[in-house]
Amino acid sequence: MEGNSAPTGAPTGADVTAALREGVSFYQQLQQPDGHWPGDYGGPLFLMPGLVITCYVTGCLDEVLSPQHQAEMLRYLRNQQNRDGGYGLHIEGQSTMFGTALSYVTMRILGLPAKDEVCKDAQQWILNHGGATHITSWGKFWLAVLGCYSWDGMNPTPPEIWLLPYASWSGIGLAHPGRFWCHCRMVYLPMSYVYGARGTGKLTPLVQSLRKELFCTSYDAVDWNAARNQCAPSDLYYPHPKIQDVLWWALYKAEGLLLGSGLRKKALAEVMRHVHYEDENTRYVCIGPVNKVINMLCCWLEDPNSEAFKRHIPRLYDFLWVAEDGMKMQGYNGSQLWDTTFAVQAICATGLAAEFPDCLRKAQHYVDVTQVREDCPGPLVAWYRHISKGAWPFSTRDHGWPISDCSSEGLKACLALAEVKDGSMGSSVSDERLQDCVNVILSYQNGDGGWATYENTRSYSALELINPSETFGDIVIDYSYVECTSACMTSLAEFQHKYPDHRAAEIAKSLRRGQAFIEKQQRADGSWYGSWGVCFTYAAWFGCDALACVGKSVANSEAQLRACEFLLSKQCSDGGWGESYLSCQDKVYSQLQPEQSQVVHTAWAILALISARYQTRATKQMTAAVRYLLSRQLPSGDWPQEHITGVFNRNCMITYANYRNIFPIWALGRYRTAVLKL
Ligand code: LAN
Repeated sequence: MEGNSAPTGAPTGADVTAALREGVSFYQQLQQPDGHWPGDYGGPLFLMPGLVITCYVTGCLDEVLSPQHQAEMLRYLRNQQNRDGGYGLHIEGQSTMFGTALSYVTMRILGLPAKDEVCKDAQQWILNHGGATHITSWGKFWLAVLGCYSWDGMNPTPPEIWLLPYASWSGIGLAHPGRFWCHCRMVYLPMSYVYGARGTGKLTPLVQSLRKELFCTSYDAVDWNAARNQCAPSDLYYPHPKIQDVLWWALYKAEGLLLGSGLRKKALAEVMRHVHYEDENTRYVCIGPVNKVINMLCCWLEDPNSEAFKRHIPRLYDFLWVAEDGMKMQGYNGSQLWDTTFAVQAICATGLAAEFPDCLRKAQHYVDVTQVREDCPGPLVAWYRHISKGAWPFSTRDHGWPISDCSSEGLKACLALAEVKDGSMGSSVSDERLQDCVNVILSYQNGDGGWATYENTRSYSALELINPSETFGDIVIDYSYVECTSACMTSLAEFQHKYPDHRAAEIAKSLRRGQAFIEKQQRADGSWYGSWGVCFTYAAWFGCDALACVGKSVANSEAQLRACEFLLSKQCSDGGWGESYLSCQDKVYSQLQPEQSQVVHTAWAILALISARYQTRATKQMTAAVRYLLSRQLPSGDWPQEHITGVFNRNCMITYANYRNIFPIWALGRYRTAVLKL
């Protein structure tokens, strides 16, 4: 660390304790009566267009979105426009064709005239960058649904792939969509239905007008075959490998035979079975914001008067969020369970838990009622589903998809709550239910010793060669991740500590394999790449925690030492850490420019250093970091919302609004109990 702008002298125990009391007192006011903490989970800009286009095409726009909803959505789009007139993939990103063309049509559908300044600037951006044929594949899909892009301009997503054999010995089975990462699978599933059935809305005057507004040539003159592979450089994160050109060309030719055939009919019926299964088992919430609206569109295409279509409507609101910047569609139906388990662990880490019994009792209730108590209807293999009984989801019980690290954080929250000595705490989750969770966690471990997100890794990374999205990286299969692995390891270790006799040998073995995975993932410079938060700082916390839970500290582990030295080499002169989201896409540490520390990054770094027990070797740096967090606390007890901290698929950022409260509390809390020993 250089410079001396940070005030010197160690913060006293009284300072830290007072900051924590204020921090938790403020934060508990944001808690809902059911115990969860709501928060903005926006960020991506390609989601709301899917909702608005679906509502428009199915004719329910004004029924679903009140004038107030629509006005707030327009306000959001006005606020999120970049200076150059375009829209990014997410709120902090450079303009892309994907973001801009989809936001443009959304504003037009919501009633803005083409001559409105916002529209004019966006349209100019589109035309200056080659016109809407240069939009990414998912954008092509939405424009085709709306009717202002030809299906011939899209690389095929034939539903027939669902009829391929699944078994791996058949070779081709390794490429069966049932082996894809569930998010990729659940998006391409309904997409293949809409593509296979050529589901397009009515050619309204607005759509006719859009056909004139979006392209550099007249609509009739567009070379659709060439358009299939056009993609604006601003959007291209994962360029097509050559093999895709060959594959899509062959399928493009085959489409002439498949369209309208008996085989197509059979494939569409098979796809719809899976769409309904997903809808019913998520109570029409669906796994994510993309398949939510495409599934809804499928149900409408199948039968506009169907019960299924009607049931989708009330669950659209689960994805909407209104904030100071307007109304947005969130990246999920929220991050309720995830934030609640972190908040619990943070508050418990302060050593002041007994002062907040109501808050923790409510949080316990939320964790309790959100655990998934049964598997989805079987046979699970036929639906490509993993077990769920005992797992925790990311958001709500209704959503219900089990996730490895959410289960682990749920388990850790239960274990932490059980330690809170307060007579007023309600009954906690039973031992049997904790054991169910352990069962899920153990079942999730992959052959490489790591843990993936929702399922086991089911195929080879070579499948990534057929990732057609252009904008997203590493979406085709579910990979092992440092974060998921760490969460699973720490939860198993904590569970074992409290229940030493339950599946002891299996847990011990699992921890050894997990440790090997974590060590293997560490880079030569001591860092780990983070896939779900920004980025190396986020992963440092998980990496150090994982090693700590198997007894490793800087005193006995080279890996811990290197991790801490990496972190210290990134500390800013103000005592904090500030990493840019560019780290995620570039996979190289990127400092925010100008150097600007962030409370969340600073908190992650402190947590990592304390986990590795580095504090006594870096007292000065640790003190400066703690001072920084204290200095950033607002008079209300809140901390400021700074840059976006979440990410998915390397390239798209997502907001975790609760992190600005949770992590400073957690880091100061651990500092208070583990360093100041209060
Ligand atoms: C999430 C949200 C939670 C997140 C964590 C639990 C934090 C992580 O540790 C594991 C991965 C997971 C479950 C995750 C994966 C990707 C998601 C589902 C998201 C970031 C929320 C939105 C994103 C989803 C893919 C967005 C829709 C876009 C597509 C490309 C389909």
